[in-house]
Amino acid sequence: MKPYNAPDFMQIDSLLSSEEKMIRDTVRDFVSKEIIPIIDECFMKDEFPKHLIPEIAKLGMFGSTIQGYECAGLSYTSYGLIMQELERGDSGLRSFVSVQGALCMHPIATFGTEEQKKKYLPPMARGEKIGCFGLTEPDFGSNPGGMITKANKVGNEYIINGNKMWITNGGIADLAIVWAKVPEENNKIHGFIVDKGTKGFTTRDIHKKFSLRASITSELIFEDCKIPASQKLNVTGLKGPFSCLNHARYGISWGAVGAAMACYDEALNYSKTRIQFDKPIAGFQLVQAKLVEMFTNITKDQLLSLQLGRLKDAGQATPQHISMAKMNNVSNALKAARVTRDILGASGITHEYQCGRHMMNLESVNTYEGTEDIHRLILGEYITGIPAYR
Ligand code: TGC
Ligand code: FAD
Repeated sequence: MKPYNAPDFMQIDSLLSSEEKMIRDTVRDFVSKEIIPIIDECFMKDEFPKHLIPEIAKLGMFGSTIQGYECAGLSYTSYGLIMQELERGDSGLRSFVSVQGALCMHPIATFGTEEQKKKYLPPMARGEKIGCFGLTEPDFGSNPGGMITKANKVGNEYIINGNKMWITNGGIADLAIVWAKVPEENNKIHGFIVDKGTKGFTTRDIHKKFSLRASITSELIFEDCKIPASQKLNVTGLKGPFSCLNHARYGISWGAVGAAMACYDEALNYSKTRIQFDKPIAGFQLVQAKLVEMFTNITKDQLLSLQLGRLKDAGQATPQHISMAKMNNVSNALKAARVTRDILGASGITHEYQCGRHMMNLESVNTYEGTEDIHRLILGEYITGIPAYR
């Protein structure tokens, strides 16, 4: 495989600080050396590459925006660049890191007691404890407000009953952030930290996936699972899980650009060397049009993510800004993967090339953390003032 040549048409490097470039290049190097050589086999075997966890931790990627508790305390822009590079390798690896940081460490850091933070954040930063985030249920995906999982308050304990579905990292997690309704509080939604091994809490991995195969996806099952009230997070209502999703969706917007950049690099290299009708296919106008569209979208999406990162660092990013970037960048990445597959012809359907794996992965990325259409509706409500979800 040719060395990776990251497209940077609008000189976005010149807009990054030397620290941001150093972080980006460190992760880029890690992905080239440690992820790309092994990831396709993991994908084929339906296996998560667990052996990478210590190195990911050593590079400060877990909970990287959190201050203290052994976390790196990086800017959101740096975090975004990390996500971009990881997803160039594989969406499953980016998923793993974003669930650990944005969906598990973030709520503990934001809504946790000091005791919870001290107990969970340092081992999570070191990669010694892995988290998962249970919001979706078998019958409530886009509409998590309808969830039926309950946490009954009995004395100084909560008893959780219900199922969470499609949960990244579920089967390998040491703890789950679980969102449930508390009947004793008018069915208000609360978040709980449930440790692996707690009686009544089991998991079941979901196999036969054609997407995110190098990532663990599981069902979480709670049957009279009793936890002390000290495991409850201090936030009430859907704004709890949604505020975690803001961070994760932001990271996905960058990650998707990384996957698109990987596909574009592959399409360009292939088209310059594949000869048909006595010349490289890159010399045909129709192929050039496809490459130009990919190149233009990548450039626009890089700028969108960077500006979103700057807004987030300034505390000015809104959920609607994040929805636009997640919706647009993942949709464009998926198009880039499909077009790359097309440019590679029959070769594009084999594991010799990355585009098929990225294409399959991006189908999940387009669905999770709010489907493309849910983000379209969030923006529709923003511009018209009329919610159209129901
Ligand atoms: P709605 O009535 O609009 O809001 C309920 C409450 O939440 C507040 N809120 C937010 N707060 C912070 N950030 C946001 N982005 C927020 N969005 C809403 C809102 O202000 C309100 O607060 P309050 O105090 O008034 O109660 O909620 P709704 O039930 O009408 O739903 C709206 C809708 C459809 C947009 C929302 O439910 C939605 O986003 N659905 C998509 C579900 C989703 O994204 N699920 C993701 C599951 S986790 C996952 O996929 C992980 S994948 C991990 C990986 O591998 O990377
Ligand atoms: P549905 O909500 O049933 O949607 C099906 C279709 O209907 C979609 O096209 C959708 O856009 C459309 N639709 C729904 N409502 C409307 C509407 N009002 N208007 C127009 N169209 C609508 N969840 C977690 O909690 N934690 C995780 O770690 C996690 N990891 C995941 C990993 C993978 C690999 C996958 C695939 C999913 C994961 N999810 C996770 C679940 C994910 O968040 C949900 O799949 C997603 O929110 C969509 O829910 P659903 O699959 O039930 O689809």
